[in-house]
Amino acid sequence: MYNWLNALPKAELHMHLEGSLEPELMFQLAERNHIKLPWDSVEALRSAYDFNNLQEFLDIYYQGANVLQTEQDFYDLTWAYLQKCEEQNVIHVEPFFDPQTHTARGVSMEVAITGISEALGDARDLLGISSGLILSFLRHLSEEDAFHTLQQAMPFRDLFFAVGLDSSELGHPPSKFTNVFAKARAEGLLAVAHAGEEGPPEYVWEALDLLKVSRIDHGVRAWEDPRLMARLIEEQIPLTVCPLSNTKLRVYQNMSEHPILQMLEQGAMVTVNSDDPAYFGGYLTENFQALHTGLGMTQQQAQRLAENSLNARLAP
Ligand code: ES4
Ligand code: ZN
Repeated sequence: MYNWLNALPKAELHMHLEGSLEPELMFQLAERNHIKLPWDSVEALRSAYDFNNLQEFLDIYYQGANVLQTEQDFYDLTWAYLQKCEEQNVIHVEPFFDPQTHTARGVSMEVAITGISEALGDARDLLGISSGLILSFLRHLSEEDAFHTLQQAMPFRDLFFAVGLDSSELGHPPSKFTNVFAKARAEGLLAVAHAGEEGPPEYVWEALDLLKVSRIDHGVRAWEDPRLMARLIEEQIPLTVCPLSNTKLRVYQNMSEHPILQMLEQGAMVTVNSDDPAYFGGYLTENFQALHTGLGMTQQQAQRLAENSLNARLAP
């Protein structure tokens, strides 16, 4: 089954480039940049990947991102991910990056966005992988900080096509970012947002009605609200679901509890994605495989999920 899933042509619509930083590359970049990591070895770092919730993961994820300093570092990070995509027949990607994670420690917007974009350009030319980059705001920071970030990114407007919203969800509803999303849309950018990962269905309503998103990242807690599910199905709003992320962060204790296949059978536009593949136990094919092993996903269902991912593309 793994080889069959691997060969399916797929798109990945929900992954954080900083979340594809494998421990080996993290240590390599730490050495290259003379940065001391709080872990002694690759093994010690890997054994810290035992999370009880989103925040426990984010604390480690932001620490790991400190090793990213130069344009070359961002290139190497992105290129390693794109080589994985080639191996797994991922033919289109719409990755996120978190500029505030870098600008807050003195690494410029230009360094991050240029290094990433060079790798995406090479993937198009050398691997035939198409892409569109999404600039994601950190929701635990203020809307003012997001405005400032958008302003810093405008000189590079042609290098990204959408804005997103990620980081700690509970206590930071989409409504906090209504104005900055309106500004981004006025600039011709599309909008997506993480909603309904740990947060309640109300956050998904807000992302749709206030942020006017074209896609919902995660959205699994919409399953608790039949009226919301009816709307998502009626309007065919894509949900970028991340199965291994949800079990690693204990949104579900076991894959057998995951609603993705029930959502699919109801007619929702659900897709499969890896979120933070270096931290959650695998890339795109591993996420499909986990649905087969843990939830009994059939080949026909896998084919529909892969087709959905290609149809839910937003990049021009
Ligand atoms: C994230 Cl899994 C997840 N949720 C919210 N924000 C994130 N940033 C990186 N991974
Ligand atoms: Zn995510």
